[in-house]
Amino acid sequence: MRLSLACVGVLAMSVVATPAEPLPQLDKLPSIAEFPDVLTMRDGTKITTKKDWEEKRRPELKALFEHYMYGQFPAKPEKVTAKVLFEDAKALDGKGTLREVEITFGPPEYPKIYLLIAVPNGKTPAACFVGPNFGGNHLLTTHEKVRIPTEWVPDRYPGVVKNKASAEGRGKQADTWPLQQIVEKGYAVATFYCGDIQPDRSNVKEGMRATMPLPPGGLSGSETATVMWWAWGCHRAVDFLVTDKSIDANRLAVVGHSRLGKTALLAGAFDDRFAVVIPHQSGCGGAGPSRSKNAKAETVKRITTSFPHWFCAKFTAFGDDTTKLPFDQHCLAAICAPRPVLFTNAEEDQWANPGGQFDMLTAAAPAYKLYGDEKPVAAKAPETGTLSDARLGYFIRTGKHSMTPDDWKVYMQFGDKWLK
Ligand code: GTR
Repeated sequence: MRLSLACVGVLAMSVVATPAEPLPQLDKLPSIAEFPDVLTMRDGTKITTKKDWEEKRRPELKALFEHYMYGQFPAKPEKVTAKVLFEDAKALDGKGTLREVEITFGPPEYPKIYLLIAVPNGKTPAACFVGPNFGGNHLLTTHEKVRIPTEWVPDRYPGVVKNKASAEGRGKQADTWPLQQIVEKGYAVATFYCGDIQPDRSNVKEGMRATMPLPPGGLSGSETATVMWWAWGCHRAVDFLVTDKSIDANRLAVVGHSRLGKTALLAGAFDDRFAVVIPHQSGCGGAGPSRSKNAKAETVKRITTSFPHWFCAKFTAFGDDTTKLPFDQHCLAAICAPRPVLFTNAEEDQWANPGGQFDMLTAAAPAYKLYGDEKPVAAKAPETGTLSDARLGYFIRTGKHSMTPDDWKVYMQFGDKWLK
């Protein structure tokens, strides 16, 4: 076992986009029945150039998403350090090297991220899929050195008793992040337990949320919410990965399923170190429209009632009138332009609104066209089981809400086009 302590970077504080004028309260926002035009500024100015997109509209959209939906994009920590906890060069049937790295940032009481990394032997530096997982790294492999989370874990995951993970869970969800299948295809993969950064419950002062001082003027309603913290955690994983010689820093894809798919899309939109963005079955609050026309899909009202902590407090009020939103989720995809984005879905998972997600890609396309891609999205959603690998890619399979080895084949097929 090799133990090393490396400083992976001293980072400047990020500049948080502050709009020139305070953004209006919901009742002062105009009602917009259809998806707001991605290239029209709030003041009505039409964007026609890449320069104006990057300097005006994209920052405006980011500020709007922070203010009304996900909460403030937190500053980068000044310093991020990493310690290799174990390394096994003969893991995954000898096909890969498996490591776990403890990533530390901020004062000692801050949470840490435990990043599990699998790299294909003899094929480095490799492109890498990066993202959070639901219940702990130990669920993804039987390897005995992999750490068991000590944070709160939902009881529904294997081996969890009274919200404590245990060795009983080892390898029980290996299909969701199939490490060996991924390294055999020549890709690396890096994942961490989302609860390392922010446990998925609302009422306890813990995780990164507990580190935030109460603002002097009281709560604004735009405090950093859980999905934003998870996305921020993905960025901290990248802080380390870009220093790792076995990973190609220019070929990182962010991936996540469901609530963590919402996270993947947000993480990709707010950090262009991700070359490719893959939110899987992310639905409402992710790749699915808030102005949904699918009666079977989750609504803003429903999601903000069931999971208020995923979003900032201001978002809840839009549940009663989504036409007041100054954006829809196509704008989040558009922020990623010109980087490839893939929305993946399942037919029986109407809750995640597969059809609405394709509409979001179509509505995001004008931003991609500014970069010279004349056909960034397919004219219509592809047949079930067929990948559309356009820059705004789309895939739908048969079956249910889940993340499976077959889904990973599709992510890698998309990667073969855009990460080579
Ligand atoms: C559901 C929620 C969805 C989705 C899903 C998940 O209960 O309504 O938005 O995020 O959970 O994360 O599995």
